[in-house]
Amino acid sequence: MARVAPDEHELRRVIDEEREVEGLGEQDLLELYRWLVLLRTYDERSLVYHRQGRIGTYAIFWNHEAMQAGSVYALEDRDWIFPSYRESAIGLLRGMPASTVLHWWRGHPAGWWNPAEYNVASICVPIATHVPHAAGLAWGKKLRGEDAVAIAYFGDGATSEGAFHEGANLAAVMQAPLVLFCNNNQWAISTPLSAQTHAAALVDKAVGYGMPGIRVDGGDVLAVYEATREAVERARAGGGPTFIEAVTYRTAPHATADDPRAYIDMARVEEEKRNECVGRYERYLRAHGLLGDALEAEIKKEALELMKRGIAEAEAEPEPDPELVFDHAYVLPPPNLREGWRG
Ligand SMILES: Cc1ncc(C[n+]2csc(CCOP(=O)(O)OP(=O)(O)O)c2C)c(N)n1
Ligand SMILES: [Mg+2]
Repeated sequence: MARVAPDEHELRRVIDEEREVEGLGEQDLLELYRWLVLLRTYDERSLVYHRQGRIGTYAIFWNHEAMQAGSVYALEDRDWIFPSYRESAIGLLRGMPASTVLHWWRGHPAGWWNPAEYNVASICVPIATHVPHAAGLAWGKKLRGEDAVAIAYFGDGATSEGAFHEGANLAAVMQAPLVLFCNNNQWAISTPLSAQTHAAALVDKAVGYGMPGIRVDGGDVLAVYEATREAVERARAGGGPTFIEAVTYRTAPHATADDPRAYIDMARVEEEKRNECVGRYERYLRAHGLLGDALEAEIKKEALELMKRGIAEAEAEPEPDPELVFDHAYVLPPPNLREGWRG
């Protein structure tokens, strides 16, 4: 049953405990690093592209990369990913072109991919509405006798939504092969965790649904991998859903339209930045003799090139027809649209 951890010291950790994760070889450790760098580069470049007016409002995921890379690494390609806006670029880890995700942030229809092509559902902006979708897909896989698992990503704020409750409860009752992955970055825009829940820890919610819960250090890519692998193995073996609470701290604004200086504790932000997840893993790899300057530079260059190609491809795409917005909205357009909405 749920592992209830009253404070951060009881988070599952690997890097700080200087443990090794069974089953991860040197190639895996470096591949995980490539994934972290790819996500970090995507995120940092996106912020620049936003400031240059090349993409629209953007939900920054700086220091969330370990949660995304570590958990996806525990999946098989046949497993389904249900991202929120915070995991917008998670498809890159499944071979999706960077231009596709950049199209999405440019509001271009080419940013909506066929989910079955990557087993990655569309990016979900309404909070928690994808949790029941993921539960339904996972249950469907079980009914069909397929051994695929689904993972749904959502934030601390999402745990206050009805859709989260409905999805989690259904998944538990049906013993659907689902991983409920909560990125607890302790903020829902300007609402702190303390105003979100009276529970001592979000992982406590697992008990109420009758499912196991794991609380993990969200900045530790290896601990996230280990925790998710456990959940995925249980789900695949018929053991039903698991709730994972990955604890981190949002060091960036909620999105490019937000100025957190009005509400956040900047001293805490600075402290968290010093232990951000990519640097922490770099130090681990260096200490184990797996990463040196040349390899680090090569991996970072590769990711940067990918982003440069991605934005060039996105900008080369012809503008969509604005009328597309209305194509699937009305059977009979109202008179003002019929007469030409452009005025
Ligand atoms: C149903 C719904 N209500 C409100 C919003 C506005 N909104 C966008 S992001 C957000 C905060 C969500 O916080 P959390 O679930 O912790 O995720 P995080 O952004 O921290 O990753 C809110 C309330 C929304 N997108 N959908
Ligand atoms: Mg949050």
